[in-house]
Amino acid sequence: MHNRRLAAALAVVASAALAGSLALVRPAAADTSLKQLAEGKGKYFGTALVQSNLSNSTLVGVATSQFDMMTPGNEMKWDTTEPSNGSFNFGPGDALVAFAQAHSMRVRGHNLVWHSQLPGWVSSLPSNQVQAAMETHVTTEATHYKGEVYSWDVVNEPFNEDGTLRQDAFYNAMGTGYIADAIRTAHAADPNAKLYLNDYNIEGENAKSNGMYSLVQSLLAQGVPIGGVGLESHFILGQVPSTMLANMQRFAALGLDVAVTELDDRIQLPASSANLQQQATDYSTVVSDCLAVTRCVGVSQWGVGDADSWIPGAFSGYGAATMYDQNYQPKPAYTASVNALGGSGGSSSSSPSTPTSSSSSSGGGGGGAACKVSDTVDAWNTGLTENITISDTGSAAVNGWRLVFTLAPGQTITNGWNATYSPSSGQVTATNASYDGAIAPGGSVSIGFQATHTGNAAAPASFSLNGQACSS
Ligand code: 9MR
Repeated sequence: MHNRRLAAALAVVASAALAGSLALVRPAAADTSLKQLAEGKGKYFGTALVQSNLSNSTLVGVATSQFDMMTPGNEMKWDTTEPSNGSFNFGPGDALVAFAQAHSMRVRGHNLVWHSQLPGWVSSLPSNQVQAAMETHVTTEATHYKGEVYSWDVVNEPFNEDGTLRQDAFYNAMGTGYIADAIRTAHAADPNAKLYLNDYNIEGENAKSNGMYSLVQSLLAQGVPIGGVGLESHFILGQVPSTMLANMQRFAALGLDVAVTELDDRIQLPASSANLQQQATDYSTVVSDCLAVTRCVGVSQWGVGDADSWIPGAFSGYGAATMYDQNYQPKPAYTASVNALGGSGGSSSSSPSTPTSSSSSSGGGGGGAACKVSDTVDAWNTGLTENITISDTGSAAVNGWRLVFTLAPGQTITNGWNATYSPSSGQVTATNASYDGAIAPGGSVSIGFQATHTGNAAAPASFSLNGQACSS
């Protein structure tokens, strides 16, 4: 504890010194940043940091001006925190927590139980000793960070691609029940932390996310205090699943938080400007999806910029996966994220220069859009037909859109045209069909649906297109 306070004090001094030197070379923060815009929507925008990042003043300038949530990239993992049985090391994690606190960033604890970055002594234990070792590890670490982390990834990446549980040291020793045990143990140590299961390739609806969904249902039925599901979101360019929004909604409908925890979008190098525009579209889609789900608490990118990304080391020939280039200049994905959050796509406060692509603010190919929606409802005693016209009133083309609106209570969509509608009642997202995703400036598309109602045939009060409110 004393060490942690000391580390905290040192980190505050160090970061104050960095901030001081930054002020000499950089303009004051603009009034638009990812974090300010996200906070305006009740969400956070985060990044992962590793301890060595704290000595890079350019990186720190971007991190502290743009992000209000921090996930330690490696420093809270088992191989760092308990490298040998019963011997704990929280120094690196404490330094990151102190940095986050000094800059008003929340912290996602990452992670307590994971098959990877697991010291050899755990996998070598006789199976009848694994449970005690896991519980001791979880209790000690979650107690150490009690009150300092907003959430924990209690179990990280427990699934195989087919939706079955990975047969790691924990599963082999304890069976499926290790997950409930780890969550209960973490809850006993830090009752206020939101406790997550976190995994990759569960962003869309597929076998793996179905496995997660079934597990979470069963945990809830057993009264296990799970609070959220983390969708890592390590995407390949152009492959954000079209079912991501519906997938987040189904987890949220169970009463859980969802979060985009490790966003990046890898490009086969060299990245062309068309690739960067597609990446902008991908980021915009992810941010818009999170905004469309009340229980989506925030989006975090894995690393600040391309220079910090794990991608080139893990996927040969790929890179350029983040919103900032090798020199921490914002890329079109940054501008598209700002636009999706309702901002105006200016340059980053951490960067005096304009974005790397002059066309990056042009809606980012599907970014937040200036729009007008008109709708008409023709109702009869138990049903209605609604026709909606979406107009692009901005100067940039819309390239891929999602229209979000809330149906009056009792209304249920039975069939629709020129878009897909999900879910069929409550807050609905209409996603463009393959043939009407592009709306030119001044152009419009018409969509519509039929619904049943129970007496209230009112039209939705408002519409938003790609996260941006439309005029009527
Ligand atoms: O960013 C982390 C990298 O430095 C490590 O080498 C790697 C080892 O697996 O883990 C990275 O972070 C991972 C995260 O903890 C869990 N999801 C996947 C991330 C990328 O591998």
